[in-house]
Amino acid sequence: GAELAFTFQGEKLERRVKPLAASVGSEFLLDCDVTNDDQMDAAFAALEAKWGKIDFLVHAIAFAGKEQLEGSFVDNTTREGFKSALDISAYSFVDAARRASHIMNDDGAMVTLTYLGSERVVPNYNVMGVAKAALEASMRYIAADLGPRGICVNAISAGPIKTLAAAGIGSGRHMFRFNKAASAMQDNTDSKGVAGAALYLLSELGLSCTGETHHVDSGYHVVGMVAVDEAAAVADLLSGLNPDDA
Ligand code: 0WE
Repeated sequence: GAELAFTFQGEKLERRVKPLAASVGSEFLLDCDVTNDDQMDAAFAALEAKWGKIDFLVHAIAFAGKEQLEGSFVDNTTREGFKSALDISAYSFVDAARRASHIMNDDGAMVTLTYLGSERVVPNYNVMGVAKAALEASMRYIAADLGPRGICVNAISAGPIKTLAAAGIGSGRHMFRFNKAASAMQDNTDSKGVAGAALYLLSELGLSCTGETHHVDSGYHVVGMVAVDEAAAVADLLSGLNPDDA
């Protein structure tokens, strides 16, 4: 029943966001590059002009240069790559949360999306893991700042999902196979579960829950060793014994 607005960065992404927005009855789209203060000013001014107040914010953006997302973290992470990944993927939430808080009703809510690479080493995730760690820490500080107004601020740590953000990742197919084999539920993450968690955290259902990094990953994050009946499959996967799976 909520009225929704969506932001996109540039024409190329507008083409993808428009039909998704339309599918939930929204034609309110705003061009907004989070590294551009003027565009952030304009986007939030447009929201205030249209609605006056808002009830929730969803932050679901990240970016690191492609060359930062492969190989050795210590060798490949440049100052510029680090800065832009942290700016786009972590600071953007601080900036959007501040702006949103100024037009948000008390008892509102905010959700951001994160990934396990912030807590554990995931090959090739590299500087994005550092950015997600900063994002999660920022989320906790924002939760404390806005808590007295009844505004809940949380992160959803989703397992890998086949989206545009996961496309073009070198080890992609292995990642999905490995996560399926090694998770508690022995399944990949269904985006419906992520949506359900967001609905909970953004609604009255999520009352009193704030500052939390909530994992929606088929229980991958709680497993210390792969289930015995999956161990052979994982060993095959890792040793490349199954060329068909590559
Ligand atoms: O947060 C992410 C990925 C976000 C992302 C994706 C790209 C692809 C295109 C950030 N920057 C870029 N830059 C590009 O040029 N995920 C949680 C998905 C993801 O990405 C990985 C993963 C997983 C999972 C990269 C390496 C290893 C695992």
